Amino acid sequence: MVRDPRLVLVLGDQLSDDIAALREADRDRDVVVMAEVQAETDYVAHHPKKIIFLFSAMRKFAAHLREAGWQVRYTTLDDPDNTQSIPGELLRAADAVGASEAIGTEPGEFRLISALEDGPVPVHLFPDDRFLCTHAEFEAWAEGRKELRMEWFYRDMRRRTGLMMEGDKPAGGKWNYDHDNRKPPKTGLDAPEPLRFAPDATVAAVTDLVRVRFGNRYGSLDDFWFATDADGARQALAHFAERSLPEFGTYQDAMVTGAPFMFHAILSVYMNAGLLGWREVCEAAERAWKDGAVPINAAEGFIRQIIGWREFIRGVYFLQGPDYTSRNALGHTRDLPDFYWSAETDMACVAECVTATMQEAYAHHIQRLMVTGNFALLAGLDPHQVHEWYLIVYADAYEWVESPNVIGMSQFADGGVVASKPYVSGGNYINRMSDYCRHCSYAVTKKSGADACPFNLLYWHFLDRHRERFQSNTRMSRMYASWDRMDEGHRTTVLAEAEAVLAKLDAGERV
Ligand code: FAD
Ligand code: DLZ
Ligand code: SF4
Repeated sequence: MVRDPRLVLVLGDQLSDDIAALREADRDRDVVVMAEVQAETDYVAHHPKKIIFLFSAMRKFAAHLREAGWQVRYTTLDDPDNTQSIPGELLRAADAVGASEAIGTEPGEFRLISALEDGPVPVHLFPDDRFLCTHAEFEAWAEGRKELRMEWFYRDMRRRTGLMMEGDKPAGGKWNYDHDNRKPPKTGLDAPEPLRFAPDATVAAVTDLVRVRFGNRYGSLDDFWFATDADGARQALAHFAERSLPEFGTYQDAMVTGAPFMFHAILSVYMNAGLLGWREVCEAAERAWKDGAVPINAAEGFIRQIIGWREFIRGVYFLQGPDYTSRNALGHTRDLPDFYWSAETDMACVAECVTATMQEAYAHHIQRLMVTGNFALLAGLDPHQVHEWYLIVYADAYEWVESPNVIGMSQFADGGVVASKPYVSGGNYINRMSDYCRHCSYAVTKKSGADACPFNLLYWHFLDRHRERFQSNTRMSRMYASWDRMDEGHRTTVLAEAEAVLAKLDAGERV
């Protein structure tokens, strides 16, 4: 008996040939549905470059599927009949092709999972098996543990994948080579540029659309250079493995003015949209190490980010559930200052990271964690506003990966699920790992006074206001001991000056 066609939903971040829904579908009968819709472009005001990337990659993936023999119904954003939501487009497609059901792959966000479950067309969602660890496996791993620590999880993933393993032992005898990593940048350090792709006709057409519809949003549309298909993403991976990977570990935390990419991969944007898989990325790094082209600390450190951090973070998102993004364990309520959008601040480190983010829709991990994230935590910004900012501004941001990094790792708003202690530091850390302080109107060496670095003042304010929660944390007690040893007059001055900085933030004055 010939059955009705089914719809096969492919979302903008599911652009992989081996995505579960396509594997389950019948190429001769089923109809792939892809749609550019306002519900997705507007649930937060995504950076225009993220939309250019995603729409271009979606259009090319649709063309690629057609070439491979699939029937594809693709709705562009400016189609007058577009209902502007994914469930709406499924319904329109169901009416048009005579389908009564759809299949799809689990979205990376609870919001969209609910929208599909409650939508007018019944959708059967298959697990997204582009990841190494299933939800059930992560739950089983987490079950009964007092603390979830990435390092233990990572070792299991190394054993499971066999990546950089010699039998059941880690290559070189150690699981983790971070001891050799994270050096400060030396003067004149020259990092390679990422592989850039000139816009083709598809990118140009999407850029025109995005300019008209989203041109007035935060973020620059100019000089778009991301790859927008799997071939380009693979070239970017090869370029990274050859040029940047050798120094990746050594300078993983280094920050240099005017050099936003350093030795980082710039691959999350491709991996998260489905253009690259974890295995091919990790195998490229492992191969480079086996060939003697990169040192063990670089290859291990890089592979750990992917089969360790990336998988762990995703596990946490699905384990913690839909209320995760509204957690606020530290009770922080301050509004996000305007300089997160304008870069108009005298703090050179923040200005540099926000400016690069506006231009590139990218900042590397330490810029996200120890500059913009650190400031937000020290200043007591509302974690939900901080979460939305990160979801908007980065081209690689989807809730499954962004929120545990922000709510958990960066803002400690989950009360310690992701991080065992808050990632806070004064200006010293930023000064050690960057050249930012040399260009700053604040003095990083000053602990108090008119031009004292705001990170220095707010650091002690943070510790003081959260003493009850953190004093007994063994990894923080040394800091409390230092604070308590300081002269009382100095402590009073620091707290009063920190309050003055916070009052300026509240009044919208320049900091
Ligand atoms: P590299 O530094 O070269 O690392 C290689 C790869 O490792 C990345 O491509 C990525 O796939 C993976 N990786 C490394 N660290 C993490 C991590 N903590 N979580 C998940 N994957 C990781 N990553 C996102 O993909 N999307 C986000 O929205 C996002 N938001 C973040 C917000 C904050 C506050 C912080 C501290 C980190 C965030 N990260 C996010 C993690 C990390 O910063 C980015 O994955 C990384 O900067 C991407 O750039 P890259 O490809 O050059 O990575
Ligand atoms: C991020 C995004 C944007 C901006 N636009 C679309 C879109 O128009 N159509 C689509 O299918 N997907 C889009 N996406 C990706 C989804 O928001 C993403 O699938 C969910 O956030 C789950 O990760
Ligand atoms: Fe940032 Fe302080 Fe250094 Fe200025 S002095 S760049 S505010 S850490």
